[in-house]
Amino acid sequence: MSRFDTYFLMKEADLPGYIREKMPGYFAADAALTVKEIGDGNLNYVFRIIDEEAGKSIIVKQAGEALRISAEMKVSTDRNRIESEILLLQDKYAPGLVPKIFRYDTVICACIMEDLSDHTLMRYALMEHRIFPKFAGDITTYMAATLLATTDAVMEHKAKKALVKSFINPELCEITEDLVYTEPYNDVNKRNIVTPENADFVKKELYEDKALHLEAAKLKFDFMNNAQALLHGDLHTGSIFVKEDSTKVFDPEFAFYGPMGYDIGNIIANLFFAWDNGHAAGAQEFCAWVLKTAGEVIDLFKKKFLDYYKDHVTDYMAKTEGFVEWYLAAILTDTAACTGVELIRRTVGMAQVKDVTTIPDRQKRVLAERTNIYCAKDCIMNRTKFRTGEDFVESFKNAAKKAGY
Ligand code: SR1
Ligand code: MG
Repeated sequence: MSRFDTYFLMKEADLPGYIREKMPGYFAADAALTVKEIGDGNLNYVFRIIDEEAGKSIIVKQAGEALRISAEMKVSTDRNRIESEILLLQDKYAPGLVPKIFRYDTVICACIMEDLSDHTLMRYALMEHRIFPKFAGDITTYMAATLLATTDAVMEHKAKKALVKSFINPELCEITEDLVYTEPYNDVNKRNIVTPENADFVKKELYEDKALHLEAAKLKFDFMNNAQALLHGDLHTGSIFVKEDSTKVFDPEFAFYGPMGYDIGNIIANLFFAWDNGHAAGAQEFCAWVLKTAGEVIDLFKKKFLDYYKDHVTDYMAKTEGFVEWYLAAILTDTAACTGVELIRRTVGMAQVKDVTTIPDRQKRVLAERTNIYCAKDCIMNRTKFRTGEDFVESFKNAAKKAGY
């Protein structure tokens, strides 16, 4: 019997004993271990365990029963299994682009993984207006491979259905259904956070726009019913570690089978948040790189998608002439729509992004928020017209102009 045979929420002091039991031999028996809780997300606890003398470290990520962002929100700790299993799978499809999982523990609901402390959380790096020239290439390799490999076009259909079952993630999906696809349009749960200077703007542009509500409703049902590919499910810049020559996608606890455009659109919207921040600071070179990167993400994804499809498609009917063009066009439509819903929910919903909330000049923040909302509405309402990287970049530039930002 070990004290780790029953679930409890670990504290820093528990980690040396835990790691010695679960990863025997990883650290020397006489190593002096230091532990720091470094979790920065809304949900989990992340511990870094270090042997300074040997220059070795490791990460343990544990799911709590209540979320960090709100003690009232309780979500199944099974999310830790989902996260571990998808990372193991994605390491096969996109080697080198996700952290290594050493093992996971379904009792303590924790996974033990590679320490990426030589990388920086991408959101924070972008808030320092740092440029990552390899990012568009890496993230499109990751998305084309992990998404397409898990579709019915490529994967044997019974194997795909087994994955759909294994990655049923109802509680985490419910968070997205509420925070992304419902509350931003009506504040039905009274937890939206609206910048007071934008209260009238939000009322008119979001809460009173009936045509927008109808499109958001359709998109919500697509999110819930289009089991197209195994998604990361929360692919924002806080779920990515970067350094000059490396990109690592982590934190896929929202993974489930949904529309591919949800992941791609999250990347685009979060690049636009980085632009909001850079523009407020007058970081012109950075802003130009951000928009170029957003365009490249779309265009490179399309190219890699078509290449991967040609090499890996297995379904007989999916080889029909014209099918892949139809399939990709639908993904781009979804991508535009999902860019829009992410832009809106991070601007008025309960889970916002520091890129925008930390803009020190109040007026600039107000205009950045309006830019996001104008661009979002274009992306949602005119989603079938978005076909190239340029279409996304132009929409955002036009929105900034319209907002006077
Ligand atoms: C209640 S969790 C709030 C947000 O944090 C996660 O990273 C997801 O984006 C979720 O919507
Ligand atoms: Mg997260």
